[in-house]
Amino acid sequence: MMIDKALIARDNAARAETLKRDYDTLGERLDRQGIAIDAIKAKVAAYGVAIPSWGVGTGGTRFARFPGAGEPRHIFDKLEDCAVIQQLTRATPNVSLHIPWDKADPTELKAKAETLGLGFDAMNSNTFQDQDGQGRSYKFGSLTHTDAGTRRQAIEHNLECIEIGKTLGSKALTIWIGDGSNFPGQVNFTRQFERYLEATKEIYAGLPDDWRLFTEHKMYEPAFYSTVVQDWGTNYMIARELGDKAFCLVDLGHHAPNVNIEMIVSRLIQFGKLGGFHFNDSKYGDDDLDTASIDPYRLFLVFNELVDAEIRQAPGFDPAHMLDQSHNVTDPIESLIVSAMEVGRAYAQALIVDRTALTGFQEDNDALMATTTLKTAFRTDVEPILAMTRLESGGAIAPVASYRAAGYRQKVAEIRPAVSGAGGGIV
Ligand SMILES: [Mn+2]
Repeated sequence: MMIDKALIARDNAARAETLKRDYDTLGERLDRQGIAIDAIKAKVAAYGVAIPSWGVGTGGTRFARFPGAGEPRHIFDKLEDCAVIQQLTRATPNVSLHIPWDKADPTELKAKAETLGLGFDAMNSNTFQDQDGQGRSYKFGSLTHTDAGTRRQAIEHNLECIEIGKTLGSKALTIWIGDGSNFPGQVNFTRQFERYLEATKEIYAGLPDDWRLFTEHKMYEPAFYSTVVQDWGTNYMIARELGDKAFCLVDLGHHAPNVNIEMIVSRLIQFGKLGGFHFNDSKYGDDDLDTASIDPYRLFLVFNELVDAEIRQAPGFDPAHMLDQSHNVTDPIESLIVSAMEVGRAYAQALIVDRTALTGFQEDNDALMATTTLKTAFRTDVEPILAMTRLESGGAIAPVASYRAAGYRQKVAEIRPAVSGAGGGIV
């Protein structure tokens, strides 16, 4: 059910000549700035962002979910959709699974992924909702629950995620919990956080040596008065308490409005605790909108910090990159294609920042020229670099156009029955 290679080749052939001219023109321009376009292209080609398995299904809000046609029925369908995104963009080689939503025989999962040319990124546990047949409820918390048996159940679930991940070849576990409180006085903040650390230490102890543990902070929701892991400060404390394999995961939508996320990223890098990202965008809260759909400059500024760390080879710097979005009104495959390209664009733009000039302006306290240096890179249309990377690696010059021309969604809609009903997808 993948996209016909001949169709991609035909689409590319119609666009290749224009692309070549645009690429050469951009190459000349960058050359005048002392930047070799091929070197940038090589870095972009080596870059990848993981797709969350839940991202290929249509999301929803607290009010409703409007299913789309041909939605994946199970994890094997989801993997096929992920493979389409990878085939067209060549920028999404790995999938991040969510347990128990994606629970299946791990050996079968691995075989299917290999057939599709996909690998597995971080495993994601779920103790923010109750599953059928589950012994104890997470209504009042999971890893921080006042009841030891409930905490035990949540710990065991995370350990199971590690076990599944070992078979799949994953190297990380991401924990996000919804634990918190809805009323002042409902919980004792200190005791609750003590229970969190105690439980998480047990999970950490179950990590293989070559694995990493990512804890994800989020300011609020589903708890609306207090959240246990509410911000990067608490997250940093957790990573410090747990040990060298513990890192902080930054979901762009999990902060208060107007928080300087790029500065948080810089701080976590400086102290060796940046684990990775969940990329998305937001206007008001944890909106899970498509990456760079609202504020592409912010994404660029985050990547500016990442490239700065990459160039100075910051110790232990190896963040995992993943998309985490909820697609309510678009075809999820199209949204993920565009978002993967947006992340690559921000990376390419950050790579062409004149860092020697920037450092000079910073040393001279020339605020205007320093910020102009960043803007110059951000304003550069690097699309020819991204498109050439895709063309040379067997992807599509215009992925969404090729995807639509292939009629993939209509084809899968014929074999995947329409689904109804609810189902989450906002993590
Ligand atoms: Mn997330």
